[in-house]
Amino acid sequence: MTQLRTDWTVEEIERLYDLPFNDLLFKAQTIHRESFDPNEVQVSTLLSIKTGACPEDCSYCSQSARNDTGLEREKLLPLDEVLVAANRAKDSGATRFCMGAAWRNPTDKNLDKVITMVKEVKDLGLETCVTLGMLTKLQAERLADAGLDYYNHNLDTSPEFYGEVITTRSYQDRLDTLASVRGAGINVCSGGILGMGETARDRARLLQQLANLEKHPESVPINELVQVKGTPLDGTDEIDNFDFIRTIAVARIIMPKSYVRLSAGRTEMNAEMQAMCFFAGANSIFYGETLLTTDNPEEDTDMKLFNRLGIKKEGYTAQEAIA
Ligand code: SAM
Ligand code: DTB
Ligand code: SF4
Repeated sequence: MTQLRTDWTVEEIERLYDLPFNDLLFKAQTIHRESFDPNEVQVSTLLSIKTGACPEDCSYCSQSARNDTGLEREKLLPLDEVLVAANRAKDSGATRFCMGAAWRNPTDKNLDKVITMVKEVKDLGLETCVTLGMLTKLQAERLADAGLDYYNHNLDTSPEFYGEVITTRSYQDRLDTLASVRGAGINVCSGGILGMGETARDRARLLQQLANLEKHPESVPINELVQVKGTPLDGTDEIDNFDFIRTIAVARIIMPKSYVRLSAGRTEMNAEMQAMCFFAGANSIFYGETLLTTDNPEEDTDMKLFNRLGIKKEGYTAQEAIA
């Protein structure tokens, strides 16, 4: 059995990344099969519960107040609208509902409202995830008490490249929030974005940070940058598809029991590219026609792809998956 390690060196990770492609994929798929059904993919649906006007300066993001992206700002959604979306996600076959807010951090008053949302979405029989920015220990504990299943908080890139992408908070701020979430007993969802102009070493360093956390994140979203007009990163050279697949494979190898999510960027990927990502060990996706503010493949397109590949949605029988 594969041992869970939290002491990876960057050189070890780079050696994996640089393996001949077929050797890397064979290794990743072999490890994948030790812990997971290779023909099952977990599906989560996203909803932006508070959109735009974010004070942070993330240079990839449509929602930063500093980026003139033409996005209409919205206040925190009322509970009934959230529940309509959650019910729809459940009917479509999602098992987890992820609510995202464009905040640097939640105020305690806003957190009260999110806590009500978490409880009510959970009552529908869905797993819950929220991504609200930085949290204090106390806020994380309050979310844990509400029964929150996952907190998403991405490291985004390597510590070295981070300052090129975001200046309004530090890498250590991100690590501190992850520690609060872990300390409160909430499952950790943390990953990053590829295609922001980072080097292969930056990708290795990101994966090293994630794998060397006290405990591996239960969920590791790997996003491909969605280029948004009006953001500083619009027009960045795209990452080579094989480098993207390699990163997924290395994440699978070094975090063998984590769900690796093929996250943003799938509208730009053809069926074969996504199939290679699943072969490399990705076993989760965002399902539903929008991510937070940008497009995601239509549900029907994803179901056709799953059927062509003989993939089932996790938590559903083959019969239900085909319906
Ligand atoms: N404001 C909170 C935060 O930053 O933690 C939560 C919401 S934020 C939109 C969640 C994550 O979405 C970011 O950490 C980033 O990794 C990802 N993301 C945002 N914009 C993206 C884009 N254009 N392409 C790919 N991923 C993106
Ligand atoms: C994650 O890693 N990716 C999701 C989720 N966590 C919150 C967000 C992707 C956002 C893509 C850009 C947008 O739709 O605004
Ligand atoms: Fe704000 Fe999150 Fe977007 Fe950064 S990624 S600008 S923190 S919404």
